[in-house]
Amino acid sequence: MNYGGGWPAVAYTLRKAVEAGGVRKLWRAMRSRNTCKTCAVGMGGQSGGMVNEAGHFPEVCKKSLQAMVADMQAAIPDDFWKRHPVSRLKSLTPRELEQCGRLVAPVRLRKGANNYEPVTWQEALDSIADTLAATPADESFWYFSGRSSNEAGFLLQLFARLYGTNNVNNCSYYCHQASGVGLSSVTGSGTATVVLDDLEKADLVFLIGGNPASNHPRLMRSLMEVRRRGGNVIVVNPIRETGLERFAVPSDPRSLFFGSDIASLFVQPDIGGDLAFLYGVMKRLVEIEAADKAFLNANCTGWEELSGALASMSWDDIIRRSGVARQEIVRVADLYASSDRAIFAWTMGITHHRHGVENVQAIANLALMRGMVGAPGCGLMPIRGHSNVQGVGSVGVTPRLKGAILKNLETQYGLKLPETEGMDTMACMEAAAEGRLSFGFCLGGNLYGSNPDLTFASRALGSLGTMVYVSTTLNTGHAYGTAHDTFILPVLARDEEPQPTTQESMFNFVRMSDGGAARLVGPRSEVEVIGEIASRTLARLALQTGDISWESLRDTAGIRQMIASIVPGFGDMKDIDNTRREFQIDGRTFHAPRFATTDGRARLHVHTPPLREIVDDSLIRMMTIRSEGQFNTVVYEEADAYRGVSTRDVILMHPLDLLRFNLVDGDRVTVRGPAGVLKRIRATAFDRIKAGNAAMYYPEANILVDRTVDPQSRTPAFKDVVVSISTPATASA
Ligand SMILES: Nc1nc2c(c(=O)[nH]1)N[C@H]1C(S)=C(S)[C@@H](COP(=O)(O)OP(=O)(O)OC[C@H]3O[C@@H](n4cnc5c(=O)[nH]c(N)nc54)[C@H](O)[C@@H]3O)O[C@H]1N2
Ligand SMILES: Nc1nc2c(c(=O)[nH]1)N[C@H]1C(S)=C(S)[C@@H](COP(=O)(O)OP(=O)(O)OC[C@H]3O[C@@H](n4cnc5c(=O)[nH]c(N)nc54)[C@H](O)[C@@H]3O)O[C@H]1N2
Ligand SMILES: [Mo]
Repeated sequence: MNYGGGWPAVAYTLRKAVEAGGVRKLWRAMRSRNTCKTCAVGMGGQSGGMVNEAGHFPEVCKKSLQAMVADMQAAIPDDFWKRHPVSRLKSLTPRELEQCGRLVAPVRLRKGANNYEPVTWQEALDSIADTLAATPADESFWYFSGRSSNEAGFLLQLFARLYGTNNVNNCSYYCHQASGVGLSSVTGSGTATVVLDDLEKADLVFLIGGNPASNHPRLMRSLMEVRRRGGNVIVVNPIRETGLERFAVPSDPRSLFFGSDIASLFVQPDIGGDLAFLYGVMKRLVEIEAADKAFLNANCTGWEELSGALASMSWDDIIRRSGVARQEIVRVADLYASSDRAIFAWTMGITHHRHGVENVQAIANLALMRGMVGAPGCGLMPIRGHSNVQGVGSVGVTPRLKGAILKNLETQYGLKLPETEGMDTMACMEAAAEGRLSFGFCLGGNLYGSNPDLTFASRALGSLGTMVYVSTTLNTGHAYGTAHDTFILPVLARDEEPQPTTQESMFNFVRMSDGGAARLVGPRSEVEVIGEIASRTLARLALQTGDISWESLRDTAGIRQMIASIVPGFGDMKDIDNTRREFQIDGRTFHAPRFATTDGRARLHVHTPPLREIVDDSLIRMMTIRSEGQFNTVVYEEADAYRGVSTRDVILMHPLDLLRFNLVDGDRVTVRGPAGVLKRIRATAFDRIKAGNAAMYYPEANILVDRTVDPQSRTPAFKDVVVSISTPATASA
């Protein structure tokens, strides 16, 4: 069977169960009432594990099993640290690091030492508080990954502000920030305009720049159902991803045995050619008089400018800049013109570009042109990454606090909080490299490994006086992202927390996790660790904390009360501890064309699609992508079964490009990017990619990627890296 999902996924589940100590044990863990740990499609919570927002069960995916099994590992023994100097940790692969086991003791890498050494919680917490008390607040930064709870996220950002800095940011700045900025500039709200139920009603789904077959497998059921209802799925991607053509949904018997069609139409633009392609579809809609002028005039601003721009754009230019033929654009426009309810979904292929925000705005233009935002069954749907990345953003993990949250905090609690802009993630890394920061704190994630320009990232973090990592397992950041003094504090995973926590899905649905028994002795809850550091530091500095009862925030229920009264749309959180009722956040999904902008109208935007040609023949445009067998910087499997590739040290190229570079499949080449070089990379024939484009795996390829960011969202252009390819022969010639 050469399509995605299916029996291989089922077999994998059983193999993982054995690793976890038995099918029953893994099943119980997967069914506990906790939100799924991996992506933000959102599962579990109070309905029990593997149940989605529409009540479908069982919704399993490979990476959620991987994550669970990783958390079910044994502890890293104390003598591990003696046997593993940092130089040895550096030689381990991301998977080997993850498989060292669970972190259970706080460890410290002192200035000049070669090894981390276990320290007591008391020593770790006191030293961190001492350092903070001696550091000017704006010399610190606070990075959050998206796996932590709303409660931990809220508490830590609140502490950072009380401490005195707005250098607060989350992994979204390397992920979906362009979606947030783009959507806010259109509808006044930075998240999806739809709920899962809308997806179940749509008759057309655009899937642009994403590979949910491997990264959001649970969405595949919804896409399969669109097709079963007679609807269409249009995929826009430079790679014809196997699982997006046909997929076997493991929880659906018919699909499991026979497979299901996913894409009705597969459009292959050049990398970054989406903007021109979208303008092509818009132009064609005008030509066939399919634009809904009544909707545009009644509910949008900017139609005159946009229609003017469309009229003056030439087809030649659109075709050249997109890499898509005119007939194909016509077919897409025809399908769209005949749809009654279309949903536009996108992922990193859209946001990881220097014109990421423009991409998102153009998708919104296309949707608005047919009145497909602000009615049931249609709308805009960024497919989020981490399971609670949207939640931590909602509860205040942003550089400058959103106006309403800041005002509520100040008026309800008598606080005076910093009003500086605060720095985004890349700005913090650059400030660290320039010696302008001295203290870093990472609540989860792998800030080093997720960065572009790894050489720079290591140098930046290495310039800090102190770095504190709050983590569950080891990753490359603990080896390469060390400062003069480095701490790793071990924490409990979501399903081991002593108290309930909450998470928010990409559909703006807030779930509650019950937590559960700790699997190991040693790790503490994130909220406890943050609370301890905060109370010690605030006491040392004798800082005023207004009317906040720091005591009540030891309890996640107390934090929820505060979130309920501070964060717009979270009012229903007030009763959640009594009712256990999970809820939809108010004011974000639009089922009528009245938007959250000041005048209630949606805004259209006009852009100039970028040129894609590369003049120099020795260069090719390369995107960095994931395989199914990894979760971000943690690589579980070498092979990429979906793409039929057995190792990760490859550059995937179309056979025509291999010819152009005078290569044969499997040749070892040197790949030079703007930030670094990788040697002995296998040039690999891959006819599913559009000729003229190449792909390599993240995070290994991050050594090549430079720090170019989208000026509007500050998201790195991870998908648009121009590289040169040479062989020893060409290099010496
Ligand atoms: N198994 C697994 N699941 C995951 C993750 C994981 O690492 N592993 N990570 C999670 C996270 S944090 C995130 S953000 C999501 C990421 O999910 P995705 O965005 O789906 O992942 P990527 O592999 O980064 O990129 C996806 C696709 O973008 C396409 N692409 C690249 N450049 C372009 C372009 O210019 N235009 C278009 N149209 N397409 C392009 C690539 O061909 C690829 O198919 O997945 C989440 N889920
Ligand atoms: N070249 C390139 N670079 C990219 C991307 C790309 O497509 N190409 N994608 C970008 C994207 S979309 C993202 S989101 C970032 C990823 O950025 P991050 O979120 O920073 O990185 P992860 O690899 O997801 O972090 C994994 C680590 O989180 C820790 N962890 C796991 N669970 C928990 C928990 O419950 N609590 C705590 N405290 N820690 C936990 C573990 O120690 C694990 O090693 O990378 C970005 N970088
Ligand atoms: Mo992400």
